[in-house]
Amino acid sequence: MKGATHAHLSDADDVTGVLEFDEGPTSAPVDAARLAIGDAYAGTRTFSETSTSEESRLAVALDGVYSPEPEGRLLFSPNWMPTGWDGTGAGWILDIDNGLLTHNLVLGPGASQTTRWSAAGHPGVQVWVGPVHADTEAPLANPLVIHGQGAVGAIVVRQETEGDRVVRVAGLATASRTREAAASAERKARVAIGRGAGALMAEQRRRWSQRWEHAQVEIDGDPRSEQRMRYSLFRLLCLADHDDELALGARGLTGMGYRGHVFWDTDVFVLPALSSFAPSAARAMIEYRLRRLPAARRLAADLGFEGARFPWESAASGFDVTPRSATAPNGQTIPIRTGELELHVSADICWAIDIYRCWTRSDEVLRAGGADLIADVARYWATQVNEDADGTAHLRGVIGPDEYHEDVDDNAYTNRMVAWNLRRAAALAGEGRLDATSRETARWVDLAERLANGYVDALGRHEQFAGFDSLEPVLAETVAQPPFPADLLLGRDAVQRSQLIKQADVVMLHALLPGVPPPGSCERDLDYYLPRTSHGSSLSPASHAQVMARAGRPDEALRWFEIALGMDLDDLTRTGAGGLHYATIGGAWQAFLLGFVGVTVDSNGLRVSPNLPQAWRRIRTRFTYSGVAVEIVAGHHEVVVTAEHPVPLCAPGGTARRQSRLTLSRVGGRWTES
Ligand code: IFM
Repeated sequence: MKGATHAHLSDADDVTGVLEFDEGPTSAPVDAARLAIGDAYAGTRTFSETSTSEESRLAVALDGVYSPEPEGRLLFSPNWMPTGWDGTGAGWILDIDNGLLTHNLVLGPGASQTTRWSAAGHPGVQVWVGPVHADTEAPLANPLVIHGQGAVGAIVVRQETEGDRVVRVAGLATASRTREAAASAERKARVAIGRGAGALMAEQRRRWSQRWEHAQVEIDGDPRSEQRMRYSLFRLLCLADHDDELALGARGLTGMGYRGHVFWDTDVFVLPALSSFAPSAARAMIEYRLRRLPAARRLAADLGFEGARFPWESAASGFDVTPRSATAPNGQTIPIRTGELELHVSADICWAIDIYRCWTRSDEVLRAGGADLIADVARYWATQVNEDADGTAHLRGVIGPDEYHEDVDDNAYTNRMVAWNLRRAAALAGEGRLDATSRETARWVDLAERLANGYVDALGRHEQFAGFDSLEPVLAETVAQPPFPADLLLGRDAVQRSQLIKQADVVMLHALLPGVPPPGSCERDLDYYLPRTSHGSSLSPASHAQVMARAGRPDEALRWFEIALGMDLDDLTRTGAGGLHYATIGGAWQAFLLGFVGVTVDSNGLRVSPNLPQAWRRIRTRFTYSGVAVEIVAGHHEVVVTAEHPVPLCAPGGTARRQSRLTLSRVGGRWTES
């Protein structure tokens, strides 16, 4: 494995750095996304130089450049790469070790190759190198300016002939004003073309080798999962090196799905993953939310609440951009109620800030506005929660993560997240890290105590929402093999009357708040809800893999992990043309690191308690904790944690000590320090 400083765990060294893709008309729309190139600033969907399709015309997206109408969609701009050549594509080779995508082509009588990449170290610069060809002569008009809502994008293309090849570069930039965006794009393109293809490629290899130093995965015994996990990591590493604000939509910059809008996918699935190896990108995602706190305050006030409420779908302004209806395949208009009722995103954002703090062990984010955000969201909950005469508190008329059931009362996930949010805000105030009056904090803690949490003592598990257990008991496997969209197969009304759920819901609270629900409830919730889950949302399989592995069921977890890893590569949900599923990508890394490797970070330090499937002999992983590179090598009986500098580490149930090496052995099913 290139870029690693150690020997590979197994003999089959370096087999997982290259992925090959056959090519054909049916795979082309999916390849556009799964082979897209880009970084956190700009993306270009991948099309063959021989493509003549309509889709290949609009290929470029710039972070934060949304159309001006109220429900703004991410704007896609003209493709700057050559298309329309005479010839046939003969397959793609994605070199994830070096971030290079090579295309085999047959042009006339001869074979040919082109290579494209997003230039690491040059944010917003992309490169294409190919043979001299009649159609390589006409780049776009320079600069191409895209006017978005509050942001302007610009694309400048430069091209040189170097011997028998053509080098084309695109400088892609955004700014608040046209002149600045155009000047920045021009500068990027000029600098890149001035370096020449050879130097750019050498720099690409060097930078990617450094990127892989921050995040690595090796799975001895399962090269397929290793390769696929590395593909997901590659996708996340493409977002590294960001220092402004990052609005990562559900499909990133790789497709038009969900209009490029930002959901909880970003905060709960991607951000924790990036916190563990690219904290500056995670911080940029938080910055996106911090800058939209004024809009969240407006949203709360407009609805008659105090504090701040974040919208379910967010774009440039931070106001709610959730569409109010959609058209079903049969032409029927379907109301979309998530914008009005899916409230948990506000608590999710607070949780994301807290988890980022745990990974970085720094309060900078609180001082930079995070504390105000958490306080204002607590204030919002304190006015949104309904209090009954009997002293109980409730959240009525919501949608939880399971979007098949709308307008429900006391969704266990939402309520537990809200209670966590209220308590965390009060605790931070108690530590002097957040401004709130003692009256406010006393009320927050009191409300958190009184808020229904869905836990049913007699059953030892949660009821997903009030009345869920009385719905028609339908099990997913009696309908189809998961993952499947139950609402499309059975109809919305039938699904709403049943216990079929779309995605991890109660299971999500065990993923985000391990140790908060009563002991034993995680296993019972898994046993109850998994058979009822259709995994109709791509977010679901990875979350199940994580929770199941942590619950000590890694062999079962492996099935869901493999499904998550195949989501984009195998286009399992047939939605791949709309872009990569970033929540699945981030969720897969969390399933690996937090589930199978069993890493937990909290205010005490980093704990590790591996749960490897039988099929895995050993794993090795690298990540960053508290700014320090950490490596874990784990087998079924021994685990060694090595940190470049001392950091707080501990065995399960132990007390963290600052150290740079921790060795654990498994004795009688328990991990203890050796
Ligand atoms: O955020 C998700 C949601 O949980 C399920 N529907 C799709 C959204 C975007 O990925």
